[in-house]
Amino acid sequence: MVAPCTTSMMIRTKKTKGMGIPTIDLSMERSKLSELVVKACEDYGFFKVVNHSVPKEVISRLEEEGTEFFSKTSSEKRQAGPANPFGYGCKNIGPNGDMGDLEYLLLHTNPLSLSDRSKTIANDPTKFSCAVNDYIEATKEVACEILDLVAEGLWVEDKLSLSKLIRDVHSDSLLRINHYPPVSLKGNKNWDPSKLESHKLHCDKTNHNIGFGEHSDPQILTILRSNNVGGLQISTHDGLWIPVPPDPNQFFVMVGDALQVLTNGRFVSVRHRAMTNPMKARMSMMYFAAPPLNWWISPLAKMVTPHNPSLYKPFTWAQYKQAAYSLRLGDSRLDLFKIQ
Ligand code: GA4
Repeated sequence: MVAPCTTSMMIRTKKTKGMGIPTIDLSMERSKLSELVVKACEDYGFFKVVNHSVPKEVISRLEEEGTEFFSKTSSEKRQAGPANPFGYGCKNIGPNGDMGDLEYLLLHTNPLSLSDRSKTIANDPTKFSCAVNDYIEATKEVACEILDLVAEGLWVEDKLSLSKLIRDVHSDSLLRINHYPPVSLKGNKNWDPSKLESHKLHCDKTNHNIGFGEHSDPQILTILRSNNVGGLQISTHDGLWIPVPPDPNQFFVMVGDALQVLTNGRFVSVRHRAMTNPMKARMSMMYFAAPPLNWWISPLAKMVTPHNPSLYKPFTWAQYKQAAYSLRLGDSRLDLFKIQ
């Protein structure tokens, strides 16, 4: 559900002063790095990564493809849809998702499915799928590096046990490009004053529309990058919304529900939402790192002790996805798998 504009959910700038979003410099010494990654995952389930290995050109090529696609006419774009779940989607986030002011491309990272899909998306499908594949490969490496650091920081014996979940050829990882056209209340010619109450449910106190309602990502980890337009907000563990200043050359990492389960609740998946900008279009790209559909997810042995018993029943990734799609966007789907 979209968060209503209650005072408790509003961004309280004074209180958030000094609550800097953690920044992880990947060029740092490894033992210190793994400690910092674990701390950021525990404190926020969210952090920024600098000094990563992804070439600028890999990022800009995908950005260009995204810009080219979203500047097509609606009927051209619709040829790449509807997104059920893959392809071009407009406004409707998912079968049970909130309405949002956004359009998007949701793609499976499997190269075969991608090359097929590219034909309906781009005038030059080969160029498009190359840009997408290169971006996926590069962000997958970032995700694997973070997961290896998490495993090290948690003193898990097999340091590759987390990254191998997403390195598998059958991994169900996804790539999503979101485009939030500028939306302003006053300038919106379709604005209907009788819809004020409903509008309030879709805005924050600055009257920015919600482009993508509050939710956590179901996967293990999300690697997000956006253009230079702000809009992303994350919720702290005590329910305070913090705006994330954009940084087009860097990545933001989000803990997803599956990593919450793998760490037996030591990390909590970050709730986040995206606001639209009244003047500028925002474009974000997310790599969602997921295991193969038939893989079982349960807390890592290291995270379960007699004092800290398992909080979750084992489930397959396919079962979890099904639960996510049958609930509404903001619902707490992990509750379904909790051991009472
Ligand atoms: C949120 C994270 C990813 O964008 C996504 C989304 C998916 C979709 O848009 O199809 C979901 C949403 C996301 C969570 C709940 C379900 C599924 C829409 C929705 C209502 C691609 C994903 O994996 O889960």
